[in-house]
Amino acid sequence: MTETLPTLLVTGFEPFGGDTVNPSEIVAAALHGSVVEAGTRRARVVAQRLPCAFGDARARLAAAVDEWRPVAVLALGLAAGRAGLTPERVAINLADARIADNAGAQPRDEPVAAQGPAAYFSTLPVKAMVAAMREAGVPAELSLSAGSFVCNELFYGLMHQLAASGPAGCRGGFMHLPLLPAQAAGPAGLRPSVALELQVAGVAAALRAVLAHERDIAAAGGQIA
Ligand code: PCA
Repeated sequence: MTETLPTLLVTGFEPFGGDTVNPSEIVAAALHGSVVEAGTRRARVVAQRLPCAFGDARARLAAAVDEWRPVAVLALGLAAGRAGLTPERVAINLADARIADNAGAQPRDEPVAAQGPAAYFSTLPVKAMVAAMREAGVPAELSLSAGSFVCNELFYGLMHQLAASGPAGCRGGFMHLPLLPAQAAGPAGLRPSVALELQVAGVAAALRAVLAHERDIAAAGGQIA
């Protein structure tokens, strides 16, 4: 008999913007079904693939949260050019797209939620996640903002849902991943990349930190500018 464990919902995006792969969906799929352990706490990862489309991604994540009633949600996405795995601190109430999403939509200066607050903070222990990833030998850094494209919209939409309707106690957040080595060379020259195995190990370490830390650790961080 399989043990019924609490669920950690991990999402990844389909490819977008001309790329043929998106590490976020590959990493999420690699962790699907795995058991995360931190001390006496255990949880099972459920992975969900999301379309890279404004509105649609949010709606699918909201449905998955309602279905799985997870203890925590970690949404993943690709940020080409980042040199490591970067938990995001803030989701902003702004959709401003430089490129069209996969459904052809390109919102400009629109709120994600008309009556919503300007921003939400991640309720995941972002500094503990960075520390855990670094201890696992994975390049990681705290990031302030997830931008203003589909990833930020998803992050904001998730936090808006959790603030309004739960599930009670469910924590949520977003982490951007770097390119895979095979994607590193492009018209703009070489961009930073991290091997898939390290990305998977990093997200697994971050999930252990989520289970281990109800509250974030006190550590120096932030950005000067
Ligand atoms: N990255 C994009 C959307 C999907 C993804 O993986 C972003 O950073 O908004």
